Amino acid sequence: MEIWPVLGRTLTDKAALTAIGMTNRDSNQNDYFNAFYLALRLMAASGAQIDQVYQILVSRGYTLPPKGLSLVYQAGEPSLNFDKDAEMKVEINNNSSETKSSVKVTVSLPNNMVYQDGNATCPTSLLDGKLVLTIGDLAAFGFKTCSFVVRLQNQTGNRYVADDFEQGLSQWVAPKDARNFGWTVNLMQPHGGKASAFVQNQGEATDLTLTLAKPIKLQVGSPILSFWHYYNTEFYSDGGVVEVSVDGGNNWQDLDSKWLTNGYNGKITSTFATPLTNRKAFTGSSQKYVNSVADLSSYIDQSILVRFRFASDIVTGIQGWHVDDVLIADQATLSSEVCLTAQEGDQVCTKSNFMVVFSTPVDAERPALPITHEMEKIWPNPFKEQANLRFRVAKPQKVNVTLHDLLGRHVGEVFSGMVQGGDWQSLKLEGATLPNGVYFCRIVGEDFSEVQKMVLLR
Ligand SMILES: [Ca+2]
Ligand SMILES: [Ca+2]
Repeated sequence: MEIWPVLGRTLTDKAALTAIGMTNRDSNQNDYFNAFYLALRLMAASGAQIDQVYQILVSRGYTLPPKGLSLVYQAGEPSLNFDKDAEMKVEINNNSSETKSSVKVTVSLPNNMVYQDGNATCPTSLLDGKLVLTIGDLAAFGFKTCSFVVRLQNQTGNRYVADDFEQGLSQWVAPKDARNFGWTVNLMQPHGGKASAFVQNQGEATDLTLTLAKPIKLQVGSPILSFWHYYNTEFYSDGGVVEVSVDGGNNWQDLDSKWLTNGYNGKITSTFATPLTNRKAFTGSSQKYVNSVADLSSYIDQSILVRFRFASDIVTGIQGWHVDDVLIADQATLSSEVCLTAQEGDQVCTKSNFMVVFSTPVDAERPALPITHEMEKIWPNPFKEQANLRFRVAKPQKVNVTLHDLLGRHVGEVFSGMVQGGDWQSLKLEGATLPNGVYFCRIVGEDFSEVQKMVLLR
């Protein structure tokens, strides 16, 4: 039997079914089920005969989610911290052509997830220590969501390292190489507070590490490494890895097999060899700060060092790698079950596990490090016709950017004018009319000045 005649025959249906076909091969059943239910809703809305759709898909070997009621239970945020509130979300789908009435969801919360009254998006009540969410009636192929807030109460456990970098790199060793490249404190793009650890993606070969200054001895428990990071590097060529040493820094093991969330996203395969060639790494752009978590339980009873290592090939630099809110501590897994019922006799339950870690303390009283401006390395460098420069200043002020030759002679003005505080300024350095050679780009503000060397090579 051909499937298209029983569907709505719209492009939406076809797109949805294609998505189902793809998601069906995916290991994430939740994603697949959600895509399927969404497709059903679209198809039902355009007049498809859903029972026949089920028959056909089953005959074609698809694993189909159940008809009737289904639910998804998850946290609103990807990372959960003790001593903080967390939003929990329940989504209920009616995957049938009948209305379901008086739908209710009962949530069993563990002791250290305490319901906080007043924030739920549906009527709630507490009954025998369980939270009851009143969903009401659900139309055929309808869905509703309800979110509520819990406080994640502290538990006992070890906290070995908690660094938000607001005090600089005092807990770390960050050697500079011969060209003075290395990890620094950066005050322009933190995850929290005012500072993060940062290594710039140079347009030349580098291998730069940020290593815990002192080994830590992991006790029996469930230790994890958690950190927030933002990377923007030359994809496949430049990137970062995280490594562990159990012998004081002589040998290093990659954490590759230990990631629990947001592990490496690519492999370094530059035309030019780098110290990370053929290794998985964080490379390209993360687009935003993401939380990566690695399981350290295989290192219990050992003294470990942890390092962030960034390497680049000989050409093309981009922004670099920001790391913030590094935490090495025991995590806890909290289990919570939800069951939903309807007057028609439906009953569906699902249990979700939530990983919770200590949060990194942020002390607002600590003074910020002094900062006037930040300037990225010019790239590409050497350049052919045009190079890029990005900078920003803390306070609004007049800024002049000029080009000079090897003898210091003024050869061009790139920019002159008022600049707002905080925002990145992007400039193009034009080399089309200049002879090959070494140039200096000079940027002068009211409270700072900086010079960068650049090479024009056609
Ligand atoms: Ca910070
Ligand atoms: Ca590169």
